Amino acid sequence: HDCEARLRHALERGEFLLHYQPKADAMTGRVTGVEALLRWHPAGEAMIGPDRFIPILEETGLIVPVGAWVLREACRQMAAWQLDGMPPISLAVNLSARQFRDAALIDTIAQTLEETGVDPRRLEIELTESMLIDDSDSVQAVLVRLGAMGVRVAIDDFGTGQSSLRYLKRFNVDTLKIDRSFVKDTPDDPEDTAITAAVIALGHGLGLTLVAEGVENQAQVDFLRAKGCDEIQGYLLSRPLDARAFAAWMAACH
Ligand code: G
Ligand code: G
Ligand code: MN
Ligand code: NA
Repeated sequence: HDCEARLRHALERGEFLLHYQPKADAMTGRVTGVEALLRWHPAGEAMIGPDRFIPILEETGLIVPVGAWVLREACRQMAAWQLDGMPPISLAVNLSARQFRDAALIDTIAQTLEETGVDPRRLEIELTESMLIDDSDSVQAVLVRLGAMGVRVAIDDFGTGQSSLRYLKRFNVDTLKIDRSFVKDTPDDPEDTAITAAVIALGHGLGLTLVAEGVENQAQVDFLRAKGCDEIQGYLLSRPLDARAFAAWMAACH
């Protein structure tokens, strides 16, 4: 339909942009990294969030070139920030299942890192559980190659997918991001509080880094700290900001 036709030209027209949302060490508040989040700004219209157009990019396969652009743009921006003297932080990029199955993925990542000079150990790829549930050798091969490059792997929205704990044992994952639907009503809701505490304990038992998403208030922070959660992300720290606003926020607060 119309939206699809316009998305086909959005890359060449320069209508995509990235917003950046930081995460911080739960104990010290120090910013540890930033997550790149895709936005579409069609000429003469309001900016559109990913929930409304990423499904179309996935259906059409456009997510592969657009995803490659996201990776390159985010790495280019990181390199520019480093030159400007921003303290070194990590960069998280979200990947779709379609990209993850693309045979060229590893080459695209390796080439982008080389071109931009970003340290592979500062790049974190965010995957969702559904991408790992098919526990095939090809999934394993991609994760092994990412690991060999030094690129980190995070499981996004942990606990909301078709969860199987088996993949945590089989695959080398570095980080679990606890979905904000669980974090939201901690520490008041007993079920969400129990789930969040158990996921932190589970992840730590496996030697993983735990990130709580959607942290909006101090009561949540106090609870997460008490449970030993490593990092927090959410509106309390900052909303996603455009590149310029994020750099200003970093300079002012950190
Ligand atoms: O801000 P927010 O509305 O930015 O993001 C909504 C959803 O879109 C999140 O689940 C996020 O993981 C996903 N998303 C944001 N940017 C990208 C991207 O560049 N690629 C993919 N595949 N998903 C993204
Ligand atoms: O699935 P992913 O985690 O990549 O999605 C990020 C999405 O979560 C973005 O749409 C972002 O705007 C949203 N988000 C980030 N922090 C918060 C928060 O503290 N509260 C709420 N309600 N949404 C958040
Ligand atoms: Mn994410
Ligand atoms: Na998430």
